[in-house]
Amino acid sequence: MTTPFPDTMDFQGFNAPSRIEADVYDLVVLEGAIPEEIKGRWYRATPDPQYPPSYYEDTYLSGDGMISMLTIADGHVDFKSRYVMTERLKRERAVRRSLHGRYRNPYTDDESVRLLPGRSASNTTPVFHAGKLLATKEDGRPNQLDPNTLATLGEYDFGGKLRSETVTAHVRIDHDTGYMYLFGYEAGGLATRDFAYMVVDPEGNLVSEQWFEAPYVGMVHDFAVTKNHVVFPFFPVTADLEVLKAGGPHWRWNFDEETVIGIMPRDGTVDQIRWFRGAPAISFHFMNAFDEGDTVNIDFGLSEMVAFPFMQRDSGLEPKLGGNRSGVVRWTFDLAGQDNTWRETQLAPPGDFPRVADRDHMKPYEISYYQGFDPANGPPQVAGPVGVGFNTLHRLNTRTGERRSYSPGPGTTLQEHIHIASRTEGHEGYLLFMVDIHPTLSSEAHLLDAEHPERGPIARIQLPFRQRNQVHGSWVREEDIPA
Ligand code: V55
Ligand code: FE
Repeated sequence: MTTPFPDTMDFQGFNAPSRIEADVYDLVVLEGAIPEEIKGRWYRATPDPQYPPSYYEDTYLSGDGMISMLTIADGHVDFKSRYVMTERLKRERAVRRSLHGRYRNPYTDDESVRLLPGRSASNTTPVFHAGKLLATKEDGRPNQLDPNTLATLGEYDFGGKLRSETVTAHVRIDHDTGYMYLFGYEAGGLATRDFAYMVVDPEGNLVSEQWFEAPYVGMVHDFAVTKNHVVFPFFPVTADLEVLKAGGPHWRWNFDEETVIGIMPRDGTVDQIRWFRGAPAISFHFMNAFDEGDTVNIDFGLSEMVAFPFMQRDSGLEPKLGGNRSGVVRWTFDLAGQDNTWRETQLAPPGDFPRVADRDHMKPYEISYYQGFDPANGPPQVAGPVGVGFNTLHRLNTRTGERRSYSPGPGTTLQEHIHIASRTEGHEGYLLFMVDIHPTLSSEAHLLDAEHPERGPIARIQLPFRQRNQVHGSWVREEDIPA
């Protein structure tokens, strides 16, 4: 027997745990048709707690990793979902209750498991590189999955080469060269300033791992890479070991710190990092980054305050459902100049889940896709870890500022979209995402022509049960998957 989940935003309504491992052959296509050229797998990572948390105020972000896979071929879609069988989940299933306490604080765990390795829920991004599928979360090492069966193969350390105890959920892959760039923060242990920067070659070999000391123990959720540089962003949400030992939160907004950005040549050494400083702010995801002459440019959704209500509460602030959003901006760093700060340009209204086509990554580009909340498209609805979900998807031309937008209408929210490249020259590809239908607590996937989201779905796919909000997803072409 297990007990009910907490009566909080993170565990009720659209956010109620699902815990369903399923195989569904041939989903119903409600409307339209899926183009024949789309052949591949849409992997999605969703936190989905197996047991009610021992800490009642726990966050959505702590949930056990559930990976789903939608296989698309010949106009058909098959569905599979499986838990990532982490050490954490195996330990809890063995005693049939939650053993792990507060978000990223092992000192709050049951004594039987306190400070054991394998605490990560591997619930954030399915990363596919060099034929391997990894379930990642920034607080630990990835778990490797079979890309066909989704069976968990165990923790992945690049054949014993990895030293960092953590690996980001936001790796960056150079799609022209096949190299993967990644990092780990708190690399030497809980609340340490050890920061690791790693490079993996196209065959999947870890070819470089360099450590440096971070300016402070900040939450580095994502980073940015250009053809020539790597950008490490530190935003003032910080951790403190003494607070953790006393059972406190991992993250609190730190009113004494500012934003610190480190930039180094991507094939260089960490002693070449140049540091830039500016006003406190935060971002979770970078849209794209590129070099132009002696400048490095990073585009992203900037906020003046962390969006997660639980982190606001832990920081002594009044939680705001839906976060605090300021705008999509470009920061330009002049590497030829002497200034230790950046120039900010406004690009578009606020939002998150920024994405560009793989072919545009790390280079000067025009087209991006991101999401925002537009009250004209319906009242706020709670879905996902931030509270109020997004209801509008934008195709943004970053050069002209033109936006083409799609909303499924009142009573719905959108989950993160993926971009699927077309196999036809000159075709902009497709956008695919789950739509949360609040009145019926059900789900559909909508497929759009990326060039014209405003025209609405070219196909609507019915999911046979509610799909909890994906944190991140990825698209893998069928020919890249090992048999
Ligand atoms: C995020 C998600 C996480 C996490 C930290 O989307 C940040 C941001 C699903 O877990 O642990
Ligand atoms: Fe993320």
